[in-house]
Amino acid sequence: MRINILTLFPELFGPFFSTSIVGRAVAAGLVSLRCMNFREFATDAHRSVDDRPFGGGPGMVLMCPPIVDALEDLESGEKEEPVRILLTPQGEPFTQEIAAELSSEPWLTLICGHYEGFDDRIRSVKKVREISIGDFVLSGGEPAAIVLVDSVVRLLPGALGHKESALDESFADGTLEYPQYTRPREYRGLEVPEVLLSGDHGRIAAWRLEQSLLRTAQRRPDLLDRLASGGRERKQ
Ligand code: 9D3
Repeated sequence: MRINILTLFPELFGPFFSTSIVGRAVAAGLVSLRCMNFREFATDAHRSVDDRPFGGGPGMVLMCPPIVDALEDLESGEKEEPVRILLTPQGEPFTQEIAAELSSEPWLTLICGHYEGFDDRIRSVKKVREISIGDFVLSGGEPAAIVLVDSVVRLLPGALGHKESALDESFADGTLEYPQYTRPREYRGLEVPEVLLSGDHGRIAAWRLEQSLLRTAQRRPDLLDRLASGGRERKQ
């Protein structure tokens, strides 16, 4: 898989691309991650990428030409188009289901804004899928791009070790994880639940399932609703 990222701050991505599961996937050749600074495609002497909004108002708006030119430079001479993703607060809320969908694409291009919005015509000139990572305000699209890349890359075949992928199956089933414990057996007067020390794998599995459902009911009842409706969001 190939992922290109258009950003004004490519330096934000370096350590993330070379660390942990994403770094290992890059090293193993499962994914190629490349940043491109669309300021390189600015056309004026000041290398502007944004300007004041027509009609007035606060803030600045990212201009179309540098972004569109960067996309066309990236895509020139290629047979297929990438799935282009515009990271914006107005986008479709990101989910594990979308991550899974994107993980089977050969090529993604992520477009990050910063502080400001995009000239709306970017949406008419280029086919883009607009994605938000949640209802909170970021300073720019870069942290959202990192979140998206992380969740997609770990789904690529071979990105996780055997142990991790086995763990993942129980985690992606729509319930929260059960409580876990490790050494020491007693910490500041707190004991590990007796059942986990019993060696009785049947009892342990039953306890974990119960804890998982209990926790989900207490903290995320919305997830149980989704389970009850067949693991998918009910359509109105
Ligand atoms: C004045 C209205 N603001 C929209 C809520 C303007 C605005 C704030 C922050 C425009 C862009 C941004 C920067 N945010 C992102 O680029 C962004 C984002 C986010 O803020 N929250 C969740 N997901 C995303 S994806 C990109």
